Amino acid sequence: SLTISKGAVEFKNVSFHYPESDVPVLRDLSFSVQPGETLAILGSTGSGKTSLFQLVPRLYDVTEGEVLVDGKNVMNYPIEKLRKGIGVVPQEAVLFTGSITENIGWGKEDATSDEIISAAVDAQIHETVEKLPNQYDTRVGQRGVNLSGGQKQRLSIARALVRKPKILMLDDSTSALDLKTEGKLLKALRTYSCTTFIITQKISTAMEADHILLLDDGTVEAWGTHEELLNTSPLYVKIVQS
Ligand code: TTP
Ligand code: MG
Repeated sequence: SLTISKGAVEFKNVSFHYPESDVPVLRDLSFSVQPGETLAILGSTGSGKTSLFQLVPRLYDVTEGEVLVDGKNVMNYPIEKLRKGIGVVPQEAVLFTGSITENIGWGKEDATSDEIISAAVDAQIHETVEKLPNQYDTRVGQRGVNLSGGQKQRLSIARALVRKPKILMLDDSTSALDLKTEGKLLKALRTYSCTTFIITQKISTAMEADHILLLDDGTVEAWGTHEELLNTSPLYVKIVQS
């Protein structure tokens, strides 16, 4: 039956408001990303970045327009098959009370220990885990060891990677990482060849992407590469200079 095979994503005239309100949060968004490409999403707080993310794995459904994955409307996929192919790393990393292994393998209970470690290496958290009192058996969450914001983010990224998603969505998930660690992470992500959406505040991250989408108050303010946006978007230039 229908599963994500390549990871192409297209938004066609997408508008969205939350069920409890009639204020539009996204208005008439159209863009497309080819399999394996990286899209960086920029925009000020409240511009709609997280809302846009939620429409791909159908945490919410569009109000108008269509979201297509591999050319097919997301509404036509069995929801569990759709979500299986998409790794979403939320803005606030969520850890469960349990071991590091359980936290990385959550949602993929058949993951082998090699797969867990390999995801941790790529997410740049393996070295930290090795230094914990019981390494991968160390308990985190309530009454477990305390982890920093950046360490939680990387565990949360490892959890997405272990599922080998066709589409990976990072919601500001590298905000607490230093530039060197982030650079290594982005390099490791390329080996997954998945389509990657990355919400970021950092121009250095956006510059690496195949496309940049600049959201402003729920609409596409600009779309293109770093070079193109420098020439076409006064708002982008302002962000670069700030
Ligand atoms: P977001 O999509 O959360 O905006 P953002 O992700 O760009 O902001 P930030 O950089 O701070 O993470 O919000 C857009 C609008 O949607 C905003 O008015 C808040 C509203 N909103 C809801 O009403 N319910 C929700 O669950 C979310 C996530 C947002
Ligand atoms: Mg957000």
